[in-house]
Amino acid sequence: IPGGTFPFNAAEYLVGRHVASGDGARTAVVSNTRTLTYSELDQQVRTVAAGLRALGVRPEERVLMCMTDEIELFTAILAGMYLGAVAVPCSTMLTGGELGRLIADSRTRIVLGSTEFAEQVRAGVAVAPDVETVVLTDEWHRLTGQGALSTPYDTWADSPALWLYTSGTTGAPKAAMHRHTDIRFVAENYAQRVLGIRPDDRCLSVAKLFFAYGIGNSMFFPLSVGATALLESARPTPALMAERASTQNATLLFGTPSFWGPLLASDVPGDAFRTVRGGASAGEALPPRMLHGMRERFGVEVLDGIGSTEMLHIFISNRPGKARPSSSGTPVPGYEVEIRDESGALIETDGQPGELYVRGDSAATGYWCRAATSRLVFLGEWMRTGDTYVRNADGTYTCLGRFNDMIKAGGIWVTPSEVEDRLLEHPDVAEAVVVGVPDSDELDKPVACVVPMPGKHVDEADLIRWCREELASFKRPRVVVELAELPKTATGKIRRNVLRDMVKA
Ligand code: 3SK
Repeated sequence: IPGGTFPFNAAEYLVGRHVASGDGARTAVVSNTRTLTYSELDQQVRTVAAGLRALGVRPEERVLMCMTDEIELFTAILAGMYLGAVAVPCSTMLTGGELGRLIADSRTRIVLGSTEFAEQVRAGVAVAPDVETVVLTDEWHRLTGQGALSTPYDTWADSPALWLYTSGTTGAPKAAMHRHTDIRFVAENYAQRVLGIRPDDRCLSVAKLFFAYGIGNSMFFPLSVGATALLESARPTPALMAERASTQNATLLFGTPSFWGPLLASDVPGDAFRTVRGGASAGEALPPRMLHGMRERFGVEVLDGIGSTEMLHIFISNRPGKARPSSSGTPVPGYEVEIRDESGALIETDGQPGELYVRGDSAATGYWCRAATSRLVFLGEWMRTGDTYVRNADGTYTCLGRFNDMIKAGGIWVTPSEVEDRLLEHPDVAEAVVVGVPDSDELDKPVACVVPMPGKHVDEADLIRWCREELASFKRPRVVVELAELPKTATGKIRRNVLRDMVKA
């Protein structure tokens, strides 16, 4: 076997293994419309795998999905892996043009879409010449009429399984490539050894399956122990998630600060999460106000952690019973972290900030067709996170922000230049810079600083609408500030830190 790797198929590990060991009757997944046992899920995975193969999908070939969190997406991801193909679940929040760039970049020939996103999918496919087949959920019979495969493709642990697009630390969306073994690694180290996930758990996640955070929470973690995934296809409002948690007896709740904040501001009753025995948070640092609020109001201890799409999931986390405010916690078993200065030298002194580096066996093998960026981010076994961190005297780590100018809004990366380019297309805009500015909960939001054309003024609502027409909603500036001029260095570079401070004040 090449490279000393060993046979391993993540779909078999997550599903077939439980059927083989006699647990086929356990509930695997509950969506808004259906419930499947492990045996039923296994049958559907093998059926869709046969359908994909009949459409000509070959091992190691990409199958891109723009789909809502429902049984079809859940099954299609697993079926792709079962077949030895590479599942590429993509954001359903993208415009057709944005999606098209991902489809073209991935060179996928097969696109699967939820019918409700048919317009985006069609617009995306129109600019992606490699696409041969599109299957929408209202024609799912095309994938289910070809019998069922009886054995998984004999993938190795190192075989590619999953690509996740991220704007990450360096700008344009790029696919982080993950192996079959990465999936087991995050499930066994974070979910099992840190969260203590058990077969009787029922996992509910605010993050959707197309996010690394979401696919771990809603698929890899519960299925790794024979537990139950609760899928929610709609936008995860506080009222909806509270209702889902209480009617479905959720026991583990995965959220982000942009969910906990509105939840705490809502009138959701204090007993709504009575069945929840633990919460996890990622995406952005958890403000202490939210940690305390969740414990006091809902009785849920939320464990803050930091992860990344490149590492597939959380690699520093707080521990049950010991959640510490203003801290991401300590490294998850299987990971090592270091704080380094700008030259890459190790900083050993507690309290001295630097860039966080991490190593662990769930690291992506690189970014698809982005050799230069991969070389900057993946340095041998180490990965540069792009986050500024300090180690505290008690051995925990605290996030101080980003090492560069990327903005993480609501847990999703926003590339300022993408929004700036759109603003600059507006006839009234002379100059535009977008910076992340903390709101009252200390969560970064994109703020546009605009110098208008001579004789013009900024119309905030108009500019936000202008951005919204061409960009996903999460990228839109939340505030537009009019300035007479932008602070610049002698060589004409924008002084973003100065701008950030000006806008904050
Ligand atoms: O943003 C995070 O902290 C995160 C956590 C888990 C998986 C993926 C990501 C980006």
